[in-house]
Amino acid sequence: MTAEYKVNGSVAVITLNNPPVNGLGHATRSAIVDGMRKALNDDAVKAVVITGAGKAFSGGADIKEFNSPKASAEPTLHTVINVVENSEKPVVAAIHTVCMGGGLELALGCHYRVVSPGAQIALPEVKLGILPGAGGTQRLPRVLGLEMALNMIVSGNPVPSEKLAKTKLFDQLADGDLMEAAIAFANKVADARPLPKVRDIKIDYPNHEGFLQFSRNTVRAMAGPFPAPVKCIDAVEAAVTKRFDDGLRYERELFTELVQTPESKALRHAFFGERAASKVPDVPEDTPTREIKSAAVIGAGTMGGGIAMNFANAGIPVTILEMKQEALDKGLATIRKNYENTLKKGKLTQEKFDQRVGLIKGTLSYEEIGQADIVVEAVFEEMGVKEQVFKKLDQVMKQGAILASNTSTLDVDKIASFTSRPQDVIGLHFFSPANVMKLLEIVRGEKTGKDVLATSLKLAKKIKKTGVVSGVCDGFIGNRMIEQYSRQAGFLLEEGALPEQVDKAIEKFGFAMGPFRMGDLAGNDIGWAIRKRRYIEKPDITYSKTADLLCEMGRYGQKTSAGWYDYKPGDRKPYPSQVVNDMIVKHSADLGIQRRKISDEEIVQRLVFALTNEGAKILEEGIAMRASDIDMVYLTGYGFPLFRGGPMLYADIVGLQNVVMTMERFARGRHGEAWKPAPLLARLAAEGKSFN
Ligand code: 3H9
Repeated sequence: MTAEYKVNGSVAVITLNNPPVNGLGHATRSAIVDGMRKALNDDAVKAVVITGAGKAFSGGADIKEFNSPKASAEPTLHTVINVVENSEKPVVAAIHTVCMGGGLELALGCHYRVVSPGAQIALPEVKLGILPGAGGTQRLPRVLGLEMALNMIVSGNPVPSEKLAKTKLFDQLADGDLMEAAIAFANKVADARPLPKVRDIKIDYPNHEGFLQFSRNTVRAMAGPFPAPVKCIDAVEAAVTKRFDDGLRYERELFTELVQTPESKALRHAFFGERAASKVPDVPEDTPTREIKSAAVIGAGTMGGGIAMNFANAGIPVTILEMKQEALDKGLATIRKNYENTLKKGKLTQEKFDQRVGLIKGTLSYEEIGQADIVVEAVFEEMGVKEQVFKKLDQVMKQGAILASNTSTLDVDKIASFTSRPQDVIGLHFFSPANVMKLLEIVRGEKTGKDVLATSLKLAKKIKKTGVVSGVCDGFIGNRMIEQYSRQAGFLLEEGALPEQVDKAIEKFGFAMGPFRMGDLAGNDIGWAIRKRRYIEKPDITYSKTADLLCEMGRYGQKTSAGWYDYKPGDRKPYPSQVVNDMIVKHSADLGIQRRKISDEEIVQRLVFALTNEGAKILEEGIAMRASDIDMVYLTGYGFPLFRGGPMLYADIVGLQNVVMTMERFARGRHGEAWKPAPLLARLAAEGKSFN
C-alpha cells in the first residue's frame, strides 16, 4: 500500500506512505485517487486531509519512473491534482519536513494548506534539468507573487516554511501537533463554500515584461549549457500572460521537451549516482561504524594541509605530523592563509575562522597522534616511504584506529601488509585541492574491514565529499582511466595537433580544463616520474615521448613559468609556445610521421572514448561496482562536464554501437592497439544494451 486511508470523525485522512520520501509514483497516485473517491462517496466525511508518513510530506514525482510508461500512466499527477482541486469537499494539505516538486504541486491543488515550521518548501525540478510539470509554474506565482515564485523555480532552492507563513501559500503555521491542527482546520472549513482554488487567483504584476526580460538575460548568462532555467521563465511568463489552462498546457509541453534532453538525463543520473555510490552490496546499511572524534594527518604538504582542513571544517580536531619544524610551520601557515582568504572574501565568519584554525595543531612526534581515531597518510608517493610510515603507525596508533593512505596509485594491499592490522587499513584518495574537490576515492583493500569501509563512507558524507569505492589496481578508478586519456592527448600531438587545439576542443566539449593546461597546473614532472616507473614495470605500454621531451627542457608547468605553454610572471594565462610547438613538429618528423589536420571531433572522441573503454575494463574487473560510480569519479574529481553525465553515460547516449564503430576506425590508425574495445563494451554494444 502506498497511501493509507482513515476516517477521523468527519475528516478523512489520506497519508502518503511510499518510503523513503513519498515519491508520487504510479501506485501512490492511484492510492490518492482511491482515497479521494472513498471520501467523496462517504456521506459521513465532510473534509479531507492529505499528509505524508515518515520523513516527508512528499519529495515530488518519483524520478525513477521518468522515461518509463509508468510516468504517464493514469492517474497522472495532473489527474490527481484535478481530482483534489475539483473535489466538492474541502481538501487540506498537512505539510511537514519535505514538500518538494510534485509534492508542492499537489499541495497547491488542495484548497487549504497547514504547515509545520521548518518544512523545506521547494520546486527543485530545475536541478534535474526539467521544470515543475504539474502546475507548479502556474500556481506558485499565484500564491507567492511573480518575483518570489520565479526565484524559487529558477534556483530550485528550498525555503523554510516559516519564511512563507505570511503568504497565500499557507493558511496556517502549526506550532504544535500538525495532524491535530490540520484536522481542526478541516473541521472548521467543512462547510465553507465556494472552495478556494489557487488557479482562480489573479497575478497582479505591472510591467511584468520588463521584469521577465531582465530575469531572462540574467539567467541565460548563468545557465551555461542547461536549457531548463530559461524555460522556467518561459513557463512562469505563461502564468501571467495566458489563461490558466493554456498556461498549464504550455508548461506540460516544456516539461515533456526537457525531460528528454541529454542534460536532464545527465543531471538525474548524477542525482542517483551520488546516492548509489554510498551503497556497497556486501556492506549493509546497518553495518556498525567506528566513532571518528579526532584525526591525524601525516605530512603538512599541500595535500596533507587540505585533508586536515576537511576535518576541521567538519568540527573534528586534527593533528598534523611532520618530520621537520620548518615544514610543519610552513604547512600550518598555508592553512591559516587559506582560511584568511576565505574570511576576507566574507565566506567564513570570524567565529568559524577561530574555531577551525583552533581545531588544527601540529606535532613532530608520532606519540602525540597515537590516540586519534583515524590517521591519513599524505607523504611522498613512493612505496619505501609508505612502508616506513605504516610500520610506525602500526606501533603507535591505538587499537581500532583507522589507518588510511592518500596514495593515488600504489597498492593498498601492499601498504596494509606493512602493518599487523590490515583490516584497519584503507585508501582515502583526496583530490587536489583537497579542501575544495568533492571526490573522495575510497580504496577497499582485500582485507579492509567492512566496518572500516562503512565508517569511511559515513566520514565522506560528514566532510561533504562524494565517496566512491574503488578496488585495488594501479591508479584506482580515476587515475587508471586518465592515463588512457593522457596517452591519446600525446598521440594527437605526434599526429598533427598542437596543445592549444587539443585543450580548446575538449574545453568546448565542456571539460573544465584541457589535458595540457591541466598538466601545466599540476606539474608535468609528476606524470614524468610515473612514466619513468612505467617504462620499467610495463615496457609494452606505448606513450608519446613529447611529454618527456618537454620535461627534459625543464618545462614543468606553471611552477617553472613554462610548460606546454609560456607563462608571464604573476599571470596564470597560458600563451601558446613557439619552442614547444617547434619541438612537437620536429618530434613528428623524427618519427617519420606525416602530420595531418585533426578535427576537433576526433580529438574529443579519442579523449573521451579512451576513458569509456578503460572504464568498461574497470567495471568488468569489479574495480568499480557500477558504471555510475565511474561517472561520479569523473564528474566530481576530473572536471568532466556535468551536462554530459560522465564518460559512461555519455557513451550510452551516443550509443555503444556508435562508440565501438568509431573505435574500430581509430584502431586502423597509429597506436591502433589502444582501441581494442573492452570485452564488456563489445558485448553490450552487440546486444544493443548500455552501461547504465
Ligand atoms: C517532479 O516532481 C516533477 C513534477 O514537477 C512533474 C511531474 C509530472 N523520486 O537525498 P536522500 C530517494 S521531479 C524518487 O539521500 P535526504 C533517493 O534516491 C521531483 N526517489 O535523502 C534516496 O534513495 P535511496 C522533484 C527519490 O533526506 C532516498 O530518497 N523533487 C526522490 O538527504 C533518500 O534521498 C526533487 O527533485 C524522488 N523524487 O533528502 C527532490 N527524492 O535511499 C529530490 C529522493 O534508495 N530529492 N529520493 O538512495 C531531494 O532533494 C532529497 O532526496 C530530499 C531528501 C530533500 C527529498
